[in-house]
Amino acid sequence: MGRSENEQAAASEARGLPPGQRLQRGWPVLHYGPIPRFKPATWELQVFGATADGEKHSWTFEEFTTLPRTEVTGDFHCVTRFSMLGNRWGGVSTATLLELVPPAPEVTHVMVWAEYGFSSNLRLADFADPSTLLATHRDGDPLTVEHGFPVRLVVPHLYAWKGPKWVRAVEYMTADRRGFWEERGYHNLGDPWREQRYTYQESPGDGPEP
Ligand SMILES: Nc1nc2c(c(=O)[nH]1)N[C@H]1C(S)=C(S)[C@@H](COP(=O)(O)O)O[C@H]1N2
Ligand SMILES: [Mo]
Repeated sequence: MGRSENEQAAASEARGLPPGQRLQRGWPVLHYGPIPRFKPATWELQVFGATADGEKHSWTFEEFTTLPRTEVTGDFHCVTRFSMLGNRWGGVSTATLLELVPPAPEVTHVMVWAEYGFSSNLRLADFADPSTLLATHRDGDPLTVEHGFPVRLVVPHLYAWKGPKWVRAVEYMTADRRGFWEERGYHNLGDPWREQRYTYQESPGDGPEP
């Protein structure tokens, strides 16, 4: 169940909405392409790229469900201007993942990969933020498949396209590289408080050289 508009409004008053955003009743479903079918027998979550030990790591679904869990309250801002405030997300903290599979010292960015090759790039600091998590639940309920079951990334301080649904891999990178929407006109950083919506708004240094 989503929270009531009144509760959202109260939270919004306390924190304020980012510029150009409005409150949304309910939880819209928004993505590019089809909804993948979850296959528990072959599903795995991978960490690859510039790991500290040079090895690729992966968890089966069974193993993933045994990882330490956390809860974070955070907002959700879609670049198409709807926002939901005060969501209670449950899942595995990205800090835990970084602890279990440390990145090499040269890592500056990560690419988060989803089913069908969807991806989004993040600065390591944004990925490592204490409020960023690999979410499996919202407001106590497991994610439905259209919202990313079994696991999606949630980065409350960035626009929601930075949070791939149906996550399958995290790539540690030693340089920045644009993800799916970042290659298609969206801002490389995506801070809603600075209204970093589109590529043409980028300042030098906000993104990788074209
Ligand atoms: N795999 C995947 N994840 C995605 C997207 C997508 O197209 N594919 N769209 C993003 C965008 S633009 C938004 S606003 C949110 C929407 O999440 P929701 O459908 O749960 O509201 O998912 C993000 N994650
Ligand atoms: Mo979005």
